[in-house]
Amino acid sequence: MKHSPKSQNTHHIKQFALDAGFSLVGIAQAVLLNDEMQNFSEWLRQGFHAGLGYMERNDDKRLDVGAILPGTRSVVVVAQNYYTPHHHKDSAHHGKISRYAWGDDYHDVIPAKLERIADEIKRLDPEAATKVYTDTGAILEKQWAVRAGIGWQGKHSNIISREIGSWFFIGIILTTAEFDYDSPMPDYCGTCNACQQACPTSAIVQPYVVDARKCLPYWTIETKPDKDFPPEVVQNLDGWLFGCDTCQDVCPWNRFQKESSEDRFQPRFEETTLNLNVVKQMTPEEFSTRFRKSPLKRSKLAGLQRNASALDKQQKADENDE
Ligand code: B12
Ligand code: SF4
Ligand code: SF4
Repeated sequence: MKHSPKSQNTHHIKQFALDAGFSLVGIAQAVLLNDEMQNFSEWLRQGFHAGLGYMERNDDKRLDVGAILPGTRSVVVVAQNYYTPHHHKDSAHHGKISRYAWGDDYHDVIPAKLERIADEIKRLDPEAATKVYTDTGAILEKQWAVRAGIGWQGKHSNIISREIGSWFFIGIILTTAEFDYDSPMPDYCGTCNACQQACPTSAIVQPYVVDARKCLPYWTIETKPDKDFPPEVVQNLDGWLFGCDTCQDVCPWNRFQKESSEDRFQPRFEETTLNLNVVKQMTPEEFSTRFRKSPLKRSKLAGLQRNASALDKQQKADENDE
């Protein structure tokens, strides 16, 4: 940035990100993530990535963002709050949708907002290159969020901010432009381990480490529709039809949640749960109309129906036991 001091540009870009509707913004220097990658390799070695084959590839990019965008100097990290003041209605024969999936798909909402910030960086420095990400590449987004001072990694492995809790998505802008850098956020979990105790499937196998083979979002969102759930997953679905929020629901830091300014994250059709019979009988046409631009389209109709059948069976078994 030739004509204005680095600190002025840093302040300007951060304010621009806040004006674009992000709740938090921080900037980390693009260094090699050596320590983080040691933990990551151990996670892979233990098989905690389940069937997420893409996690086995592109280690070079996770270690070094310069392998994605040559010459990257800065990693700009933003938090997109998705909290809305609604709850799951406690109704029989319904399945709970995870909070992040109540509104429109963040993969459709966030990139355009990130591109606006990237354009502003390029306006300040016409020689700068940029690349934006949100859950779309081989980037350790949570680790960059910690380094950029957005929050710390909670024992449930999600990033928590002291100001807004953990109901936010992470957005990343890699850039060759240089800024002033933030300090990493210290850990404020202390002696609490409410998330580990509350997890219905004991997927938090040790503090900060989640085994995806046990984690409900892996089964209900990421597995192919023809993959049946193992019995220990079916027995512990705990009412979840799509995703799971239990570890974040119990986190004391989520008392600091604030309502999102992004209307597209308000619950579509005011739904936070779905009637299991409606899901089981849904036609492909109904599914594509109702879940167009929704995160639920990821599981496909057959996947959502597999989830609904497993949950229905479990709810009926529980009723018979009572
Ligand atoms: C793979 C993935 C999943 C997998 C695996 C989960 C996981 N914990 O990795 C599954 C499908 C299960 C999943 C579920 C969810 N996900 Co997800 N997921 C990802 C993805 C694509 C990669 C994450 C990754 O790299 N995992 C690899 C592991 C090894 O990383 P890690 O969990 O951070 O593990 C580190 C720690 O274990 C650490 N460690 C080990 N020992 C110790 C000790 C100490 C003291 C410390 C501090 C750390 C530490 O070392 C590891 C590596 O550094 C990211 C997007 C991205 N590209 O980053 C989104 C992402 C992490 N997911 C996100 C969300 C919202 C979710 C869900 C909440 C969705 C839902 N409600 O259903 C759940 C949360 C489940 C949970 N408790 O983690 C958000 C999290 C936002 C936030 N505030 O943190 C992300 C960042 C997407 C985004 N752009 O917003 N997800
Ligand atoms: S998302 Fe659910 S299953 Fe996964 S770690 Fe959190 S509480 Fe456990
Ligand atoms: S529930 Fe407690 S241990 Fe878990 S992430 Fe929140 S503060 Fe940390």
